[in-house]
Amino acid sequence: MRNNEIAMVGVPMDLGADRRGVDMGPSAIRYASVKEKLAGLGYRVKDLGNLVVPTPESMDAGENKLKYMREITAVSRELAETTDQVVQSGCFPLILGGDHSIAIGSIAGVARHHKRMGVIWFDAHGDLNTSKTSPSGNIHGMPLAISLGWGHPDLVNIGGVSPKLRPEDVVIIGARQLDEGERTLIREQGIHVFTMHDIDRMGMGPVMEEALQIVTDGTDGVHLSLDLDSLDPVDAPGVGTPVAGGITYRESHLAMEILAETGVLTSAEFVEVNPILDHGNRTAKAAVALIGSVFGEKVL
Ligand code: EXY
Ligand code: MN
Ligand code: MN
Ligand code: MN
Repeated sequence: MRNNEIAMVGVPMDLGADRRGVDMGPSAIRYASVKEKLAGLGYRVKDLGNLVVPTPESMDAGENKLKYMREITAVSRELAETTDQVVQSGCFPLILGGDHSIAIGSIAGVARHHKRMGVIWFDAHGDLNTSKTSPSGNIHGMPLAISLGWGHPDLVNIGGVSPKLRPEDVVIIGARQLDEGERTLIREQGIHVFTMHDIDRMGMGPVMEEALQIVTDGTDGVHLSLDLDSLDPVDAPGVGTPVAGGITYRESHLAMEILAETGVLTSAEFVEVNPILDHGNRTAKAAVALIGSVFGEKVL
C-alpha cells in the first residue's frame, strides 16, 4: 500500500443469492461510518462509489443451475478491472458487498498482481459448489470453487488465466454448513478448513497462526474474503443465510487483530451484509468494527 491509501468500491450485488436486500450492504457499511473509521486510523480513503448491478426483478434468472450467470459474469469482469486498477495505482483494494459472488471478480483482478496468492475465507459455508453440486443454483455458493478453477468456463476465465488460486493456498475459517459435494472436494483437494469445532478446540489465536502459515507459504500476497455469516447470528443477524453457532464478536476481532499485526494482507472484502434482515444496522456496524481491527485499530 502506497502512502496508507485505501480505495473502497461497493458492489450492490444480490443476483448470486435468493433473498433481496444484500444489494444494500455497501450503503449500510458506509452509513456505519467506514470512511471515518479508516480516516481516524490515519488512512487516506478514496471511495470509488458503487459498480452498477442490474435489478433481478427486471430480468430472467436464466439457467436454473447457475442463476443470473450472464449478469454476474459482466459485473465480475468490471470488478476485476477495477481491483486490478486499484492495485496498479498503489492503493489497497477494500471491496464492500453485496453477496459473496463478488469475490469472483475481486480475486480475478488482484490475482493478476501476484505469482501466487493466498486466501483467507471466513464463512459459515464452503462456497465450493459447482452447478453439478449446488443445491440452489445460487452463484454466491460457488465463488471459491470458481477462483480455484472449478465451474462454468465463462466464470472461471474472468480476468484471464484460470485458476486464480491453488487449493493448498486457501484456508476456510468458521465453516459449519457444507454440502456433500463440497465435503468431497475438500477431502480430495486437501483444502484447509478450520470448522467451528476446530475453533472451539484450538481457540482462535492458534487457528489464525496455522492459517497464516498456510496462506503465506510460497505466496506473494494474501486476500481476505470475510462473509459476515461466519459470525454468530447473535452478533451479525443481517445476513441472508444465517447459521447458528458461529464465531463470536471477540473471536472475529482477535482474528482481524492478528492479521493486522502480521501485515500480510494485500486486499480485502466484506460481504453478505443484508440491512433488511438486520437489527439496527448491527451487522454493518460489526463489519466496520472488523475493518477497523484489520487496519490496525488498537485499544492501547
Ligand atoms: N451451500 C449453499 C448453496 O450453495 O446454495 C448455501 C450457500 C450460501 C452461501 C453463502 C454466502 O456464503
Ligand atoms: Mn460466503
Ligand atoms: Mn456464507
Ligand atoms: Mn502452501
